[in-house]
Amino acid sequence: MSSFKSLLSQHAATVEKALAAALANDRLEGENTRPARLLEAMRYSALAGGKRLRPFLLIECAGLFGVKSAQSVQAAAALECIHCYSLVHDDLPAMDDDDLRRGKPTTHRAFDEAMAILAGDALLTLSFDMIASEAIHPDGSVRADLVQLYAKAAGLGGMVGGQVLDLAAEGKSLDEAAITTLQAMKTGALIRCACEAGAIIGNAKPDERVALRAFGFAIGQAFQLADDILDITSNAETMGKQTAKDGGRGKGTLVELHGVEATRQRAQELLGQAVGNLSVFGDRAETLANAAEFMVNRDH
Ligand code: GRG
Repeated sequence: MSSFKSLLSQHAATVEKALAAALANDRLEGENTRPARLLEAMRYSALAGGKRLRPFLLIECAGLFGVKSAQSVQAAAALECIHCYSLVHDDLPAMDDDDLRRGKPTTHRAFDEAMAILAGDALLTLSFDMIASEAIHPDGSVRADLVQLYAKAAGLGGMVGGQVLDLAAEGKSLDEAAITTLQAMKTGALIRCACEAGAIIGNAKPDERVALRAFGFAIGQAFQLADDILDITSNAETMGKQTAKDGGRGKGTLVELHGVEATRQRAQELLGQAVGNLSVFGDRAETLANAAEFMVNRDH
């Protein structure tokens, strides 16, 4: 696990560099100017902090097919832009209304609400600019595939849709199927997307792509269950964000439905399923199996 953690920090540093480059002062061709305050808010939201798990999964899934991280890091950074935007918007007063994220004041606290909304918008659109760029892959049809994958994961039937179901769930008692659907969209969609994007960039065979998607599906679910458990068992200092939020707002979680122990067991079952899906890749998938274990048994 210690070599996994050092690889995680190594990839995180590479991704951070790519994000910093994408958020440089110099405007790109086709842009007019990059307003300084907006850029500052985007950098505040996207740089310095975060485990960078989705980029890690993307880089490692692509790595199964011999793709070097130097080739996949741009797609990984683009996906992280979507994740960072979602955190900025999720923290807004109209949504989760949080003051703390990654151990720092949330973007709307450090700037203001309008700037946080706009920084989120600009991170989302920057992601698509990055993913459409030729640096991602020489084959235009691969880039088009990725654009569609990211859009589906982020949007109506993915993360945004899941967030809407989540808002609608407040104060209601959802059954297990409804909770699972909501979480598979809100949190799972980007995690599946990371794994499938790695498969696309690696030109995976159809069965390999299916296996990575199934891996992403199971690990996305388990990751959210771990988050729900940590919301109850951890604290703001360790998590870098407020805890004990879910119960307080009547959020539908499996922890509320079945308790911490049963949820822990379910997360372990899902971890087993996730790792089982990697069997087609043999020993080459050891790092991904370690990543899955880390995502479920993490402490923050
Ligand atoms: C606002 C469109 C929109 C969507 C919000 C991602 C999300 C949907 C909400 C975040 C709320 C939340 C706490 C979800 C639980 C799982 C999750 C996404 C945790 C944060 O991800 P980590 O642990 O965060 O990977 P870091 O900071 O490490 O990047």
